Amino acid sequence: MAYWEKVNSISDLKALSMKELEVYAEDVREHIIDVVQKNGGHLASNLGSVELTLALHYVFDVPHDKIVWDVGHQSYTHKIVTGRRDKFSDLRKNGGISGFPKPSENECDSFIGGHSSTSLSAALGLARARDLRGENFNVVSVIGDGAMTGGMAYEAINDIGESQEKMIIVLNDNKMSISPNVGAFSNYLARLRLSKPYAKFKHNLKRGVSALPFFGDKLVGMFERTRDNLKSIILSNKLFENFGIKYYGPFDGHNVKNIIDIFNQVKDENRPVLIHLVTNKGNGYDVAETDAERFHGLSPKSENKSFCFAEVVGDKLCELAQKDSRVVAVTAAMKSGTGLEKFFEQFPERSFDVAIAEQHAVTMAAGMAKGGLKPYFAVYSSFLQRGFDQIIHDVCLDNLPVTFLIDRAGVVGADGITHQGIMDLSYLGMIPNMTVLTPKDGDELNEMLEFSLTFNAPLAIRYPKSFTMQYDKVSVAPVTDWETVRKCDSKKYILAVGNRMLDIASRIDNVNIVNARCVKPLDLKWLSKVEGGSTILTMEDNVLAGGFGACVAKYFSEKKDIKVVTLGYDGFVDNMDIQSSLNEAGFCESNIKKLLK
Ligand SMILES: Cc1ncc(C[n+]2csc(CCOP(=O)(O)OP(=O)(O)O)c2C)c(N)n1
Repeated sequence: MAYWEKVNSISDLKALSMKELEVYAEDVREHIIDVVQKNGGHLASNLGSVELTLALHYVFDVPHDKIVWDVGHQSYTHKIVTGRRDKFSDLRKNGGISGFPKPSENECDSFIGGHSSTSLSAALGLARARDLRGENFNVVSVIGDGAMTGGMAYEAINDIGESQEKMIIVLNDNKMSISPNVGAFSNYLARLRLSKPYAKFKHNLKRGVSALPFFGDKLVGMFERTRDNLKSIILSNKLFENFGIKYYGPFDGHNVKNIIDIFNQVKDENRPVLIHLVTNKGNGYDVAETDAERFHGLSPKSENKSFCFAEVVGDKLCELAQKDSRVVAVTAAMKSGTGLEKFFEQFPERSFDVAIAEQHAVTMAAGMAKGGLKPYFAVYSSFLQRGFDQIIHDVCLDNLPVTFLIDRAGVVGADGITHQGIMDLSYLGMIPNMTVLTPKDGDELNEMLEFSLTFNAPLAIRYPKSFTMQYDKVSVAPVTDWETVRKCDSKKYILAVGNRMLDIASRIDNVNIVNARCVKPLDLKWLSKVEGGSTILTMEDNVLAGGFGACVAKYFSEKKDIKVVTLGYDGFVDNMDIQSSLNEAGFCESNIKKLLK
C-alpha cells in the first residue's frame, strides 16, 4: 500500500514517475478488491480500467476537462483519485459514495451515469456548449465495447462525425458486456484487435521519426499518408474513419506509460478522435479474469439469501417452451440477471441476446409476435424505460402479444438512484391495451406465466429481485382478479401491490388485506362493492404520480364517503438500501397505522 496513503490529490498523482504509477495502480486494485468484496459492486469492470483511468487523470485536468463515464460502473478509480479515497470504504452504502458517477456527489463527475450508451451524446453536448460559450477544455467519453452496442451510441456517432467537434472517445474494449459481448459490432472490434501488432509498429515508428531533426515532421506527414493507405489495406472496413472520427489503436489498455503518451499526442487534435484500448475484464485478479461474468457485479456480503423471482422465470419459461413451440426469449445483455441462462442452454435457437439495446428488443419482439411467435422480453424495470415509445407505438397500438418480464421492480438497494424500478407502474399503467400483473410470490408468478401463454395481448409482469415468503393460495379466481388475503370485520382495507407491499401489510392488525395483483386494469368488480364509510390504503413500490393509488383514487373521486390514502414514492429515491427507502416513504407499521385511523 505504498502509494495509497501518499496520493492525496490529482497533483500528487501527476507527480508520480511511471514506475510509481504502476505500483500505485496495484494499490488501487487491491483496495477495489477489498471494498467490493465487502460492499458488493462492479468488480471486474473496475479492475480492467485502473490504468486507463490513471492515465486520463495524469494527462487531463478535471474538473476543468470533462470525463464522461459510460454506464459509470467502472468509475471507482476515478472516484478514488478525485477526493473520495477516504470514503471509498462506504461505497454503495447509504450515506456513502455512489457506485456510479454522480455530479451532486463531486464536481469531477461531469455527468450522471448508470444507464448504458449515453456518454457519447453527453460528451458531444458538453463539447458544443464549450464552443458556443467560447470556453477551452477537453471532453473525453470513456465507453465500453458493451455500451457501444446501444442504439444511442450510433445516433451520437452519426452526429459527432458530421459535427467534427473536438472530443476524445476512449473505447475500453474488454470483449465483454456482462456476458461475452455479442453482435456484428463486437465482431468488427475482434477484427480490429487482430491488427494489434501493426498498431504498435505504427506508434513506435511515428515516435521514432518525429524525434529526427529537420526532416522529422515531413517524415511524419509522409508516414501518416502511408499509414492511412496501409491501414485501409489491412482493415477492410474503417468504420470510425468513414464516420469522420479519427481512429487510433488498438493499444494495450494496461500499459499506463503508453496510454499516457497516446493521450498526450491526441489531446490537442481539433476534431473527434477515438482511442481503441484493449483491456482484460478483471485484470490482476485471477478469479475475476477467468470468470468475468460472475465478477461483473457482486452482491454485498451481508445480503440475506431469499428466493429469486428470476429463477422462477427461468424454470417456468423452459416448461412453457416445451409445450409451445412459439415461445421465444429475448434479453438485452442481461441473460443471467433475468434468469434466462437455463432457457438459453435448453433452447439456443429460440434465445435472443440483442446486446444493450432495449428499444430494439421491444420492437424486435413486436415483430416476432406479429410473425406468429410468443416472445418474452425479460428486462430490468429501469432499463425498460428506454423502450417506452416502442411499447406504445410498436407493441400496444397493434395490441401485439409481447410479454414483458420486468425484474428489479421497485427500489433496488445498492445500485441506487439510477437503477430504481419505480416508474414502471406509472408508465405502463397509462398505455392502452397493456395489462400489468404483480405476483405475491413464486407460485403466483408461475400462475401468471401460465396465464400469459394464452393471453393474446401486451402483458407486463413486474416483480422485485426476490421474495422472502410463500403465501397460501386462497383464491382460484383468474390472476386478473384481486385476491383477499385477509378478511376481517372492518371497513378498512389495504390494497397491496406485489410481494414487498403484502409482506409489510401483513404485519398490520385489524385490517382487510387485498393482493391487488392486477394493477391494470383495476378490478372493477371488487371496487364496486366497497361500501360508504370505508377507508382504503393503497401501497405500491412505485412513484405516486400516475401509479396504482392514483388510479384507485380517481375511481373513487366522486364518492365522498370513501376515503382513499395512497402510499408510494414522491419522486426519485436516492437511497442505497431497500429498507431505508421503504422507511423514508412511510412503509412502516407506525405510519400505516396512523394513515388507517
Ligand atoms: C440501458 C442499460 N441496460 C443494461 C444495463 C446493465 N449493464 C450494466 S454494465 C453492462 C455491460 C457493459 O459492458 P461494457 O460497456 O463493455 O463495460 P464493461 O463492464 O465490460 O467494462 C450492462 C449490460 C445498463 N446499465 N443500462
